[in-house]
Amino acid sequence: MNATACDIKDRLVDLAGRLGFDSCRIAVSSPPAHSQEFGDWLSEGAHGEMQYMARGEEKRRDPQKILPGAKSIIVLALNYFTETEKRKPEGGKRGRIARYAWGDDYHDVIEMKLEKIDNFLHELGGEQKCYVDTGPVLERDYAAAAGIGWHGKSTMLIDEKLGTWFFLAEILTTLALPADKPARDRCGTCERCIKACPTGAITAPHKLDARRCISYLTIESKSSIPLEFRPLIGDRIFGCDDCLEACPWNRFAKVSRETAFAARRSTTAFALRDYLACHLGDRANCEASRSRQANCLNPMGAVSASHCRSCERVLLAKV
Ligand code: B12
Ligand code: SF4
Ligand code: SF4
Repeated sequence: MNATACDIKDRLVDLAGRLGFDSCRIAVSSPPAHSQEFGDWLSEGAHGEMQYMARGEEKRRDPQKILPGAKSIIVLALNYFTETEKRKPEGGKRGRIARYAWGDDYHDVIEMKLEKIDNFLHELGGEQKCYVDTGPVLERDYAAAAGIGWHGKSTMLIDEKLGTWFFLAEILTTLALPADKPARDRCGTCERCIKACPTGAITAPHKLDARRCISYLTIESKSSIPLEFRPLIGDRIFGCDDCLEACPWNRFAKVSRETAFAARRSTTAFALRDYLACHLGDRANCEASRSRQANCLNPMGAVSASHCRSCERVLLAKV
């Protein structure tokens, strides 16, 4: 590897740190290590109604199909851990929302940072494609290859300092940058996440059946929630953190430096009644709606008809 590539990498890591990322490492742009397992997951139908996972199969199996000539994949991690809100909502039952959705939408927060890195690499002659969550990239495979962390049995990617509470993002680039080494698997004999899952969605180590996962049932699925899962879902109305909270590596987690992820009052202190008000047409009295400028339970604040139907479905399953 020539000095220039090393120099670019040093400047890149420095820029990522200044933008607030907790980790920035490099993987080679080659097919992902668990391409076969991904194919099996789709064949078993474990993706349920998430048709976008099947549509993007070819690209997810080969980064050259996304960016021809891509040499490296820059993987970034951003901590979103925030303290638990102790306050209880006034006058009514509360619905639990997964921690990753307590603050501002992470897609927006991270995309702005990726754009700055893209500009920096562009000036050095690189062509890039930037992704956070929604792109056709098996993010955890590249994060593991780059040594951001290891594949936990819960399928979460784990960093020994951040635990499980971090987002991933990738930049595919035509620049050849020195690759980092993978991290050691530190799950050992632990199986706490598998035991903690209320619905048995982690069917074996590293295998998750999305159709059983509360995160999928309360966010992704647009169908009526099967009766068998309703009592197990309990008070969760958006996502689930049980397999994350069970993980012993989270004992080292520290509060994120990213203030955009600080919990909004509406996500921690609103009663179910406030959200339900939207769907009963009582928008004028819906505190959730007023505060978020959105007539939607979706804590990310997206206003769309499909999300409204999805909220209604989750709320009705609780009544
Ligand atoms: C679809 C999806 C979901 C689905 C399916 C989840 C799943 N496990 O597949 C649902 C809706 C259930 C979901 C839930 C959640 N998600 Co999600 N999701 C995704 C998405 C878009 C694709 C995941 C995917 O490719 N699944 C296909 C399967 C085959 O892959 P996988 O489960 O990730 O498995 C990998 C490893 O297990 C490994 N593997 C497979 N077999 C084997 C065998 C061995 C021996 C080993 C070592 C490894 C291994 O290879 C696979 C590919 O890398 C990614 C973003 C992205 N573009 O990658 C975010 C992503 C994975 N989600 C994320 C988050 C935060 C969540 C939730 C915590 C949200 C919540 N609180 O409700 C939960 C966590 C549930 C869980 N235990 O995974 C983060 C995870 C960050 C991290 N630190 O790992 C991601 C990366 C988004 C992001 N950009 O930050 N998610
Ligand atoms: S997010 Fe919840 S339901 Fe999904 S695998 Fe983890 S513990 Fe199970
Ligand atoms: S709970 Fe245990 S087995 Fe599960 S991911 Fe964490 S360390 Fe690994």
